Amino acid sequence: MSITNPDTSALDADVIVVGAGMCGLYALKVLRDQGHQVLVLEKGSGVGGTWFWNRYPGARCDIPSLEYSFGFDPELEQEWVWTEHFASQPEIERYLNHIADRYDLRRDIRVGTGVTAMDFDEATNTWLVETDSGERLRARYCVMATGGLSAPNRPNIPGIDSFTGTIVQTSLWPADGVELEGKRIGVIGTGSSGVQTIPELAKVAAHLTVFQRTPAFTWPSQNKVLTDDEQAAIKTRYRELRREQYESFSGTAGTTGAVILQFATDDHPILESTPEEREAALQEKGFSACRIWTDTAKNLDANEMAVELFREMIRRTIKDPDVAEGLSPRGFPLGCKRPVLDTNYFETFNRDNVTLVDLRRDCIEEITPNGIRTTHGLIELDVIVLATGFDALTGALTRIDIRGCEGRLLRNEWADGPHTYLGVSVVGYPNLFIGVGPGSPGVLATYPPQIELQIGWIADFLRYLGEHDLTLAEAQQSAQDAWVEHVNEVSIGTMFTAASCNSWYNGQNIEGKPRVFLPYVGGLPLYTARCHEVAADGYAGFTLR
Ligand code: N01
Repeated sequence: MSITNPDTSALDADVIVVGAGMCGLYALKVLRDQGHQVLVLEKGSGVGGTWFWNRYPGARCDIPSLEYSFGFDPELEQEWVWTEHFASQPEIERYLNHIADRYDLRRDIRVGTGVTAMDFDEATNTWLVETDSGERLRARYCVMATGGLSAPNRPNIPGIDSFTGTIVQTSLWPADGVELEGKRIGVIGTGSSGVQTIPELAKVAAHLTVFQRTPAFTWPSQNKVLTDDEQAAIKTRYRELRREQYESFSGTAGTTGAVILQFATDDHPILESTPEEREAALQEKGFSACRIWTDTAKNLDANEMAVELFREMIRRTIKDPDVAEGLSPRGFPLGCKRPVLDTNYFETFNRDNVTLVDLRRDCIEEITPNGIRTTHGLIELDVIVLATGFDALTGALTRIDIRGCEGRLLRNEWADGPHTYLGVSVVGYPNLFIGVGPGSPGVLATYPPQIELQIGWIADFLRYLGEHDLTLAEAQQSAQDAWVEHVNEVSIGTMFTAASCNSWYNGQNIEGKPRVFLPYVGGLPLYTARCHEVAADGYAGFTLR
């Protein structure tokens, strides 16, 4: 895109925010309150981001609803009623629409407007943002609220476009639904999305075939309806709960006991346990028996012993031993992939109308007009559901042509992995801020509290720039290099970076993506403290002009 209009007298906004999911809505609210003229551009036809797009049957959050919500307004906290411990997609979408209405946000949001390109104009220190309708908009600052899990991964399977039935991606599920009743349905993928939708699809399908490349580590969510008393008990101590969230490693206060991202902390090594102790753990904890030991987070032998308890639970749950073996994770450690919470996932494979195709023994050769052909033959299908995940953390940014100083292109500069300062800023891209981006805790911490901390920090930064008559902020190379090194350093020795671990956390779900652990695993408190130190030090590590 060439810059045709360097006239800054007519800025379209002080700040353009890209995306109207949780992060974009909060950015609009807080920046507008601060007096900025803000314009939000959103590709979807409504607000909600992840919770707008992922409408597949069974879509549900795996963080307790009372925690997976904003804490910036105590009145909002008190008035909103969550009906379940783990909220469903429609309920979260309603909540985000309520926020858009309650704070009169819609007047500054343009829905149905995708951003295709962004150019930094060095003559005026402004960004020119091009939309999919060809319109060009200019702003001093941009906040990328494009989401970590928002660039769908459509698998490159031969013949995929030849299928004559319905083919649908979980993350692009049509708002008016998909005809599923009595159909022969195939699902490809058994990550969080697949695991959530499989039990729901099985209930309505004539037959459901699950094409599984890697078995999931998944635990029963024990979701339940929230009673008025349970809700009131939390609402009376909401300030304390929020403080616990901000101060916890992953932004969770553990109101359900389901703190799924952490291992046990009591001194309880599985390597020193007896068979009787392990059996007692299975009897008492079921699938969670593998998560109570202290040595599994860093020791691969201990981890494998714990995984064996998980496999044993699968054997005890699944009637057919072959299917049980097919569903059993092997060859990669517990804790390397994002854990999943489910509702009757394993039990679903005991149904007569469900078949597992274990792609470790049987490969997908092609998709034909009538179904999916594997090495063992053609499986005829009416509907194919792609639960194949995302080009995580970087995809939403690299799919936009973002050009910084001297025409540099972000996609090219991140070809060997993302380089950021604090996950929010990139050398050569002044005045561009990333919400919950790579190099920040991002997907490892509960989004709403993390967004409040991070977008709040960005808003403070913009206020500081205004108060000091500054119009440019750019990360410095040395600060960025040190941060990237720190992000890498803290990931070493965790299961996330085990050699046998391929996941979207390290880009290995996408062909050609470099193997780099993308989020910051130092925890939310350490991250926040570092951001505050930088601010207190006059935004150390940034060049300000
Ligand atoms: O995506 P995934 P997801 N042929 O990448 C398989 C969040 N989330 O949408 O593991 C065959 O985890 C792939 O196999 P493999 C949450 O953070 C949260 O399910 O690469 N299979 C894998 O099984 C989550 O972690 C919620 O070998 C192919 C699956 O597709 C993240 O989003 C709900 C394939 C993709 O799993 C992503 O979850 C939903 C191919 N060509 C999502 N390509 C909750 O809050 C990919 N696969 C609960």
